[in-house]
Formats: sequence, structure tokens, C-alpha cells
Amino acid sequence: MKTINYYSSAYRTAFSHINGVVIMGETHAAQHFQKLAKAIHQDHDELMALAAMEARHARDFVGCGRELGITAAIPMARRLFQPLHSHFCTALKGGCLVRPMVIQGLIIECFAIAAYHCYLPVADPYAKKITAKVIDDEHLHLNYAERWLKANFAEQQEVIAECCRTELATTMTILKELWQHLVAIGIDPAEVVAEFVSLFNDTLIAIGFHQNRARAIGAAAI
Ligand code: PL3
Ligand code: FE2
Ligand code: FE2
Ligand code: FE2
Repeated sequence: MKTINYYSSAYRTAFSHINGVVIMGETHAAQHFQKLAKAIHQDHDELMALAAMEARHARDFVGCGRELGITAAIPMARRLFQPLHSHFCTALKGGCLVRPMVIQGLIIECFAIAAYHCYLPVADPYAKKITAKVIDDEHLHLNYAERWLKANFAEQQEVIAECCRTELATTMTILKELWQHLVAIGIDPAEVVAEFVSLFNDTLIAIGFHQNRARAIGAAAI
């Protein structure tokens, strides 16, 4: 058990940036699931339920900042999520469902689960309770994408693989920019990467990729 001073200025500056990224990520996730609900009629209600959970997560993480008396740094977070968000929107407008599903359901959800998992042991007691509940929800989101991509695997395998390679690079850029802030709140960013790669690999195999191909896709990311 590490001792963390949640009231040091170093902690507070870093938390403000991380909290901003989490709030922006959850806000985008809510929009993304709403857009997917419009595009995938047969799953409309399920996707709207996932969107509502994301909106709730955003509010809950705002509450975590408020508990500590910290305001989230939103401009940096907006800039960091811009590429993933715009790739999501452009693909969906062009009639593609695979890329948006990979970006939100696979990559962003795996990233969130890995990061939140590493945050748990260093979170303040209030945020810890919230984060544990959020992690359970994120597994439902990942599971939705896993089922959808598995059902479309035969025709879309190459698109999925290409999309993972491109968007994983985008995601690693976010993590690199957050590296020092993560260290300052007690998270080892290398552990986030390791958890992400392991979860992502398991998910690719569950979708239908052979072990070697799954490993190659993940390895290309780092
Ligand atoms: C999907 O439901 C949400 C996507 C959010 C992305 C989160 C990225 C996390 C970056 C590092 C966060 C450490 C956890 C801190 C929590 C206040
Ligand atoms: Fe979420
Ligand atoms: Fe861990
Ligand atoms: Fe989610």
C-alpha cells in the first residue's frame, strides 16, 4: 500500500489533467454509443443503455474531482481525444461500422479498463468506490463490441486488423502525453500498457484471430 498525499500540489496538478482526460473520454463514449445506436437498429436499446452508463461515468468522475476540490483540465483532454473521435465520426459518416466499433468498443474500452484497474490501488477512498463500479460497466461495453465483431469476423477480419494497427498508434500517443501525470498520481504507466496489451490480446482471440496474429497486432502497437 503506497501512501499518497492527495493534497500536495504535484498530485493536484496531475490529477486535474488525468481527470480531464477521463471525463472527456467518458463524454465521447456516451456520444459514440448514441451514434452506434442510431446506426445499428437491431441493438438500439442495448446501445442506448450503454450510452447512459457512459454519461453517468462522466458525471461520477466530475464528482471525484469535486470531492478533492480539483477542477478538470479539459482543453488538453479535448486535444488528446480529437484524433480518435474524428476517425470515429468520419468512418461512421462514410457508412463504416467496423472502425467505429473497433475504436470505441475495443480500443477505448480496453484502455479504460486497463487504466482504471491500475488506478484502483492508488485512488482516494471516494474515487476508489466509484472506479470499481465503473470497471464493471466497462466490461459490459467491451463485451458488446466483442460479440458484434465476432459475428462480423469472417467478412471483416482484414479491416479489423488494419484498424487496430492505425488506431492503437493513436491511442499510444495519448498514453505517452499522460505519462508524467500518471506517475505523479502513483500509477506506473508501463503497467497500464502491459494490462492493455494483455486484455486487448485476449479480446482479439475471443473475436476470432489466431494467437500469432493477435500477438502481432498488439506488438505493433508498442
Ligand atoms: C470508456 O467508457 C471511457 C474512456 C475513458 C478513457 C480513459 C483513459 C484513461 C487515462 C488514464 C486514467 C487513469 C485513471 C484515473 C481515474 C480518475
Ligand atoms: Fe465509461
Ligand atoms: Fe493491476
Ligand atoms: Fe465504456
